[in-house]
Amino acid sequence: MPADALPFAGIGFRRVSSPDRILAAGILREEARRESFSGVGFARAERPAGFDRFESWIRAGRHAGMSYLERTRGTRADPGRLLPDARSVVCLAAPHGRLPAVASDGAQLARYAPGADYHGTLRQRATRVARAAVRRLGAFGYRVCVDSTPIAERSFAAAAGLGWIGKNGCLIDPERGSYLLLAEIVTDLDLPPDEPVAERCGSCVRCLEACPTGAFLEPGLLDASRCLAYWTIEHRGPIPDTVKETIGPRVFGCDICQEVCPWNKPLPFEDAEALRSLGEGGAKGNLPPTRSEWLAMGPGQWRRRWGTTALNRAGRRGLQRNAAASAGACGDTSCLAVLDRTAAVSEAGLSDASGWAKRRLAGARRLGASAANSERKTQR
Ligand code: B12
Ligand code: SF4
Ligand code: SF4
Repeated sequence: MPADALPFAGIGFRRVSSPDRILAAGILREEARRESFSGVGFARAERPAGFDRFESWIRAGRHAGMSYLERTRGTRADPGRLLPDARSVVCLAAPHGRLPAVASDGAQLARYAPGADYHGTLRQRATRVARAAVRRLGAFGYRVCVDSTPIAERSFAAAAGLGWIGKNGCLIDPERGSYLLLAEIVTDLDLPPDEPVAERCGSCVRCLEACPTGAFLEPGLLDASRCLAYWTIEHRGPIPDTVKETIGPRVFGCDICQEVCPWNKPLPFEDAEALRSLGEGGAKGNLPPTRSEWLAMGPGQWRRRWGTTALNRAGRRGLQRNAAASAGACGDTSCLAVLDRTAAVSEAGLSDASGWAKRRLAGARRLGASAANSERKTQR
């Protein structure tokens, strides 16, 4: 049976011979470049440096409602639980769109979000890398991981020399910055590990100061219960009022702690070309919906345009909840009519945010009207 026709998706054949590790490394690098990964490096399949930070983060309850992180803590630093006899982790990085995804009313999506969902596209690209390597090297065991697989992606990527972990917690490639998405191929091949890259934040603290919610407890470590990316992507149900007040124009994810980072310069030409050829250059000329358009969006339109993007993680009702909160926070009175409708839906997060926004907007209108009245009186 050819290696391409494997019975289990993502899990390759057991290795039958031990190819030369330098040759194997060269072939994997070549195939990763062919699939337009901008970074490829190798780490040992063992607990990566810095993982104790994850343990103490969970112990301190900084993971908010993401109980899956706690449940899978044992696996995240132990690739042997994902693939028996794992010896190496091939770490891959791919740049995502860099153009701000901002609607005409200012509503924003995280830059990575408008393109095709990376969970699928990166998995396909990484799987093609592994399959091509199997064809050239002979059968070996592998498992492809992207995001939702319980593996500490940033820590392994740092161990594999793809960049350093910045004070904003993100992996930063010295040439490309942090607008990257990560994937891994855990394998039973014995690959020569790469050297980690030295930390280059220096005395800069821009990201720590720019975070609108003060989410960083210390450099590199955040309190997820204060992070807008957590509330707008991961959280289900009503968003607390104190958080709604800070949401600003962000309807999905947040890039602020990366936007201010001096390492996020324009992409090298060849990467920008590769992004364009993959159809992931960003939202230029194709503005995302405004808050009122999100709020009015029906299931058909959602499925056609957004159902195949990473926004699917929050779902249509989740995006509408965020848009309602953003309307209230930004004083967007153009949403008042549609908020009347969304306040009545049976989804708790959406009805709560819509009711909150309506009250705020009505209050703002009253204040505006009485200010205008007293101005008229003074002029008389
Ligand atoms: C849960 C999660 C979140 C949570 C929590 C984020 C967090 N900082 O912990 C929320 C929902 C808030 C979130 C937000 C975002 N996320 Co997220 N998220 C994840 C996920 C699924 C797990 C991360 C995790 O375990 N967090 C717990 C912390 C404690 O662990 P950690 O982030 O791995 O951090 C480790 C390292 O930082 C290391 N470390 C820290 N300092 C140092 C120093 C040294 C010297 C060393 C060696 C190690 C080290 O120790 C930590 C423990 O191992 C990963 C995918 C994955 N499987 O890993 C994606 C991932 C981390 N997210 C990603 C992205 C893109 C984002 C956002 C940018 C999305 C957005 N635009 O809104 C934001 C960025 C927010 C931020 N500043 O971190 C990318 C990161 C890409 C990159 N360049 O780093 C990942 C890898 C997904 C992917 N496949 O590409 N995310
Ligand atoms: S993603 Fe936004 S809210 Fe979260 S830590 Fe960064 S700046 Fe703060
Ligand atoms: S903004 Fe400054 S401190 Fe923060 S990650 Fe970038 S270089 Fe490091």
